[in-house]
This record gives sequence, C-alpha cells and structure tokens, in this order.
Amino acid sequence: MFGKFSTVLLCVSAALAQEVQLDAKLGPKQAVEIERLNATIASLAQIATENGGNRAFGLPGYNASVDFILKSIENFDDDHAFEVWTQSFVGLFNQITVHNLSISETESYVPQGLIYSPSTPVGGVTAELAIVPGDATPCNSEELLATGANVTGKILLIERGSCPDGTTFAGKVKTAKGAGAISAIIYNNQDAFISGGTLTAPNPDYIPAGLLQRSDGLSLRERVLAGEVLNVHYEQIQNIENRTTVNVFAETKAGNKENVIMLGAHLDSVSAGAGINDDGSGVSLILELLRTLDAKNVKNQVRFAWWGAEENGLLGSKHYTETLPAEDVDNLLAYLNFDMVGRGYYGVFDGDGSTFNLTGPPGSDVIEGIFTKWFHAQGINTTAAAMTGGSDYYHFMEDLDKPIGGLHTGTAFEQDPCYHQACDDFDNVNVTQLYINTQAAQHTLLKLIERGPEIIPKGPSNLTSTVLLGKKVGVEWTHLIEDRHHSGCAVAL
Ligand SMILES: *[C@@H]1O[C@H](CO)[C@@H](O)[C@H](O)[C@H]1NC(C)=O
Ligand SMILES: *[C@@H]1O[C@H](CO)[C@@H](O)[C@H](O)[C@H]1NC(C)=O
Ligand SMILES: *[C@@H]1O[C@H](CO)[C@@H](O)[C@H](O)[C@H]1NC(C)=O
Ligand SMILES: *[C@@H]1O[C@H](CO)[C@@H](O)[C@H](O)[C@H]1NC(C)=O
Ligand SMILES: *[C@@H]1O[C@H](CO)[C@@H](O)[C@H](O)[C@H]1NC(C)=O
Ligand SMILES: *[C@@H]1O[C@H](CO)[C@@H](O)[C@H](O)[C@H]1NC(C)=O
Ligand SMILES: *[C@@H]1O[C@H](CO)[C@@H](O)[C@H](O)[C@H]1NC(C)=O
Ligand SMILES: *[C@@H]1O[C@H](CO)[C@@H](O)[C@H](O)[C@H]1NC(C)=O
Ligand SMILES: CC(=O)N[C@H]1CO[C@H](CO)[C@@H](O)[C@@H]1O
Ligand SMILES: [Zn+2]
Repeated sequence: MFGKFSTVLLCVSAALAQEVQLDAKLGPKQAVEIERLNATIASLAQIATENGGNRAFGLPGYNASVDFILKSIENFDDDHAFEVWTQSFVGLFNQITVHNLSISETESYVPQGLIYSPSTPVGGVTAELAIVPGDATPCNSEELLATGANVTGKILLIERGSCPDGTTFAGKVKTAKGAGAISAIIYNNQDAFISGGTLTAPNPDYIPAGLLQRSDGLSLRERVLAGEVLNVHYEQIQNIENRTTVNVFAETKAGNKENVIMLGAHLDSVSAGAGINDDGSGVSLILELLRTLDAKNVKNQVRFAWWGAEENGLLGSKHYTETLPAEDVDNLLAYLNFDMVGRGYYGVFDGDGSTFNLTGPPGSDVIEGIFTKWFHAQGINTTAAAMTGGSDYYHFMEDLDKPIGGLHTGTAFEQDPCYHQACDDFDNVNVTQLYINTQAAQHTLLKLIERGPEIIPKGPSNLTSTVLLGKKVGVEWTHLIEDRHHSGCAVAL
C-alpha cells in the first residue's frame, strides 16, 4: 500500500487499510508558509530576549507570549470565525535565585536545580562531604546506615538512581534526610549532561538538594575515598509559591460541536532558556494551522490550545481536562499534540503501540496512520515516538481516554543538543523541518475535519467508568514524566 516505503511501515495501523484517499476538494483556505513559521519563532525568541531569557511559567516572558498569541489570532481572524478565550489557573511556581557549591575559594561547582527542594539558610551551610560507602545504592535511610556510614550533620554526596517509589531523585533526598544529613548533592547516573530535575512536590521529608554532573560527582567521591576531608559550602535559595497563569484557546464557531478536534502546544518554556524548539516550534505550528484554516466552512469544530505551565508538570492541560464539563468531554473527538517539532527525527506518536507497546486509546492508531502515510508519500521516513506521558496529551489519554496523536522530533542529544538549555534559541530550530511537520499536521487536521467521525471510534466518555490507561498498560506514567520533563536526559524507555 505504501509502495517503496513498505519496509518502514511498522507503525501503520490495520484500520488504515480500509481508508480511502483524502478528498481532493478538501483544500485549506491558504497554504502553510515557511516565512510565517519563521516569523513566529523569531517573535518568541525576541520575547525571551526582552524578558530575561525565558518564557517560563510565572515570569513576564510567559505573559508576553500570551499577548503575542492573542494578538496574532486577532490579526489572522479577520472574518471573526474564531471564539477566543483564556482560562486561568494557579500553579506552584519555583525559582532558584542562588545556587552555589564550593570547597574553597578556588574550587567551586555549578550545581543544577531540583525543583521543590527546600532552601538552605541564607548564607548557606558548611559541612563535611560524606559519601555512600562501597557500591551500595540505598533508597532508604536504613539501607544507608546499614553500610556503616555516619552522615549526621554532613552533606551527603549520593548517586542518582531508581527507587521503589518510582523516583530517581526524591528517594535519594529522603534517604539522606532520614540518615541525618543536612543537605544532599545528587550526581547523575549517566554521563549525559543533566540540566535539572524535579522532586515533584514540596515535602517535609526533603532537605536542601542539588545536582552535579556525573564526572564532578565521581571525582569528589574519589577524593573522599582517598581520605581527603572536604568541607563543602552549599547555598541554595529557592522561591516556591503559588502563581496564577493561563491557557489560551481559539475554536471555530463553525463545525459540528459534537465532534471537536483539538490541537495543542505548550506556550511556556523552561526557565533555563527561550524554549524555541521546546515548544516555540509547536506553538508556531498550530498558529499557522489556525491562520490557514478555512474556519467558516469546517465540517467539524476545531479547537486550538496553547497550554500554560507544561514544564512544571503539565499543569495547564491537567487543569483543563480536570475541569472540562462531562458534555464537552463527550463531544471531544481527538486530541493532537505538538511539543518539539523543529529538529531531530520525523517522530509520529506510536498510537497503535506497534513499536513501544504503549498503545493509545482506540483511534490513536488511525491518527498515526494518517500522519505516517503522508510522510511516506513525501519520501520521508518516520520514527515512532513513544507515548510515555511526557507532554500535554497525557491527561487526554489517561483521564479522558481520548484518541490522541501528534508529532515529536525527539529530546535526546542526537535530536536536540539544546534541550531545556539556554541555547534552545531561534537557531536551534530547523525551519524546513518545522515547515514539513506543519504541512503534515495540516493534512491530518483536514482529514479529521472531513472524515474524523467516520474513521475514529468515538466512545462515550463516562468519566466515572473510564479505565485509566496507565493501569491498562501497567506503566508508571508519573515516573516517566519526571524523566522526560525535568532530568534534561533522553526519555527513559
Ligand atoms: C528566517 O528568519 C531569519 C531571520 O529572522 C532569516 O535569516 C531566514 O532567512 C528566514 N528563513 C526563512 C526560511 O524564511
Ligand atoms: C501574568 O499574568 C497572570 C495571569 O493573568 C497575572 O496574575 C500576573 O500578575 C502576570 N504577571 C506579570 C509579571 O505581569
Ligand atoms: C555520628 O557522628 C556524630 C558526630 O560526628 C556523633 O555524634 C554520632 O554519635 C555518630 N553516630 C553514630 C551512630 O555513630
Ligand atoms: C498553593 O496552593 C495550594 C492549594 O490552595 C496549597 O495547598 C499550598 O499550600 C499552596 N502552596 C504554597 C507554597 O503557598
Ligand atoms: C528510509 O529508510 C530506509 C530503510 O531504513 C532507507 O533505505 C532509506 O534510505 C531511507 N530513506 C530516507 C529518505 O531517508
Ligand atoms: C533541516 O531539515 C531538512 C528537512 O528535513 C533537512 O533536509 C536538512 O538537512 C535539515 N538541516 C539541518 C541543518 O539539519
Ligand atoms: C457512568 O458509568 C457508571 C458506571 O458504569 C454508571 O453508573 C453511570 O450511570 C454512568 N454515567 C453516565 C452519565 O453515563
Ligand atoms: C504489551 O503490554 C501488555 C500490557 O502491559 C503486555 O501484556 C504484553 O505482554 C506486552 N506485549 C509485548 C509484545 O511486550
Ligand atoms: C560566591 C558565588 O559563587 N556566588 C554565586 C551564587 O550563585 C548565584 C546564582 O546561582 C551567582 O549569581 C553567584 O555569583
Ligand atoms: Zn515541551
């Protein structure tokens, strides 16, 4: 069916075999323009530059991004075909203002932050550096103390690693506190650069904690093993407070309201950088779909979402799905997500689970097939993207059990060496790839608008009877979210 590309069709669904060709009359109002995509990511990069280098939740660069999206929609929607609104919600904001680790005036390190770590006293603490003896990898204080270590009153240097509670950082911080340490310095368990991590939520069982790269952690550990006494000065001031932010929505006034097709991209960045691939690329992709849509003549309703506070734990999409009235849930046909679509491989969500065995709700396979077929027809090979739950589609699939799909070009170094870093700027996006992905998304959107209700099973959404997908496939989604979102490493598969 896919001719010369038949060798790479691992992820095409059986359901697609019965599909007919996209109807030729189904043109968009306008064609996708590469200059528009380029201009949007340039504007977002400029917004970051003017607002302290980022567009993160709780900071002025986010609000400026919201204003930019609202203004852009207003400019494009000259025939008032869209209803536009914002939805505000409160999320837990965090910002590390001071983070220093030094051993002497000449020897200092740049620790990376752990979101929701408590602060040290202002001015910091000074204490001896303790290590975990031998090759123990304790996940509770009993295991640590059983090694004979006495870390009371000390700063514990401990390796990152999986703990039974599903975390790779929090379990280690609790272990250190339980054994009497006053701070924990976790070093990475992989050589890959680590740009940060999260402790998921504030917890009285934590002590002030930060991260070191593996090489730094190992060399300090060697020195302690060799008998050197290292008196470490550690200071971390982290501001944790509730702040109000918004999601932005635009939906067509036209179209069948019982078959709503939703598309989303997160509008916030990490605080470390401008977030132009992550996710200025997705932001510009859906904005261009809005601009080019023949919104007055859509057969089924289309709703665009620019999510807030994604990088802090999918907060905007979580708030939306949690508060969406049951009737609106029922009317939702499918959700498409575009988070990182500007450089890397041509990743299509593995809706049918054929590659990763993390199958999406029924219909996700059909969406995957539409995307994949389009790419293959252009002579472009696709890579299956695992639905590990690390972006805004998670609550649509887990809580609402809706068919999902979308594109994702990858977070590993080979795909995006600037992932979650300051260099994720304008130059970090391959505009040609963004252009191709936007065309793929336009094709899929038009197909769903025209034929979605026929080709996607629309099960009744009864929130009380929804079987959680996480339970269905036996995956610990929370753990995967931590790894994808905050570790700065490749997705843990
Ligand atoms: C994108 O914009 C930059 C400058 O803002 C320009 O140098 C480049 O040629 C543009 N690329 C495309 C494909 O329009
Ligand atoms: C950003 O917008 C939010 C929500 O509208 C508002 O509460 C907050 O004060 C704004 N922040 C800034 C820095 O303007
Ligand atoms: C650990 O060391 C501290 C002081 O360094 C000492 O007061 C305490 O008794 C020691 N604990 C054990 C269990 O040896
Ligand atoms: C944030 O708000 C939640 C819910 O109202 C509350 O439980 C929590 O204590 C607040 N956190 C902070 C740091 O103020
Ligand atoms: C696609 O993948 C096939 C099989 O791995 C390979 O032979 C072919 O060169 C690839 N095509 C492109 C355009 O990368
Ligand atoms: C950008 O993407 C295009 C289309 O996939 C590709 O041909 C080109 O090699 C990419 N450029 C870079 C610098 O990777
Ligand atoms: C939802 O499912 C539950 C359990 O199957 C049932 O008791 C309830 O009536 C259903 N609610 C609606 C609105 O269909
Ligand atoms: C796929 O996952 C299901 C559910 O976890 C499991 O029962 C099944 O054995 C897995 N299949 C493969 C091929 O791993
Ligand atoms: C003395 C010292 O190294 N101070 C640094 C502490 O950390 C903040 C931000 O993390 C830096 O700005 C200071 O220079
Ligand atoms: Zn993202």
